[in-house]
Amino acid sequence: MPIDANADIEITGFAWVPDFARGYVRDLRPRWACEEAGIGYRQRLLDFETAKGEGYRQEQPFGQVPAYRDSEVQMFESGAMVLRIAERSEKLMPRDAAGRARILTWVTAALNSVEPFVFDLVNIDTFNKDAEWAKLRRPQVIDSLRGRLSSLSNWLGDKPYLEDDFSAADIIMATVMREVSDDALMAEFPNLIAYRERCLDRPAFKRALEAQLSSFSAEPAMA
Ligand SMILES: N[C@@H](CCC(=O)N[C@@H](CS)C(=O)NCC(=O)O)C(=O)O
Repeated sequence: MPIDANADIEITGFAWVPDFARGYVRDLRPRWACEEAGIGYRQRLLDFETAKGEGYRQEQPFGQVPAYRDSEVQMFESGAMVLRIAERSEKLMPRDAAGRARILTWVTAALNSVEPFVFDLVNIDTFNKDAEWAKLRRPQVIDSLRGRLSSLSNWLGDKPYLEDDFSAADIIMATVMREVSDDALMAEFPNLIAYRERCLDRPAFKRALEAQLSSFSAEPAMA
């Protein structure tokens, strides 16, 4: 499993991305959720031109990947997809309302209260490393991110996962943690490093990563 040409679930990805992005494209999240749940999915790989075209924007208004469909719904946003997949598997989300609410809360927190701070640093370290404004801004960005990581670290304490068991929320939070581009900052929070490793050490994550990496062509499609 789970890549299966006849599967109900379809997830889009890019046919090619530059080396630095390989393994970090967000279709990794629903792929990982499917792997954890043991649910098959089809992959539909797009070139950039197709992704930015009007047809695909009916599926993903921002011209990004991933987009998702199954026999009942069509969606975009990787967090929403992971929750949709989690509805099919108790391995990713409890069935009771209180438990589900906690997972929804943590998925939203990862995407809304943590990821923007991580992305501010990625934007500097990956996309604007040599820009003068980036050098000036970086210390503030580090401080703000430190605040978020500190709060997360306090919540986590010595718990293995955000809630009682591994869940959809850990898929999203671990993929956010994976993008923290300052090792020295992460080193201030040993429990977050251990949490990230614990999540990324899961066989399902490794299979999802391998599936994404092996989906890329060596060269971009010719225009
Ligand atoms: N919030 C969206 C973000 C999706 C996203 O950033 N996709 C990137 C790849 S990781 C993309 O398609 N980038 C190309 C672009 O924005 O033009 C989600 O989580 O699904």
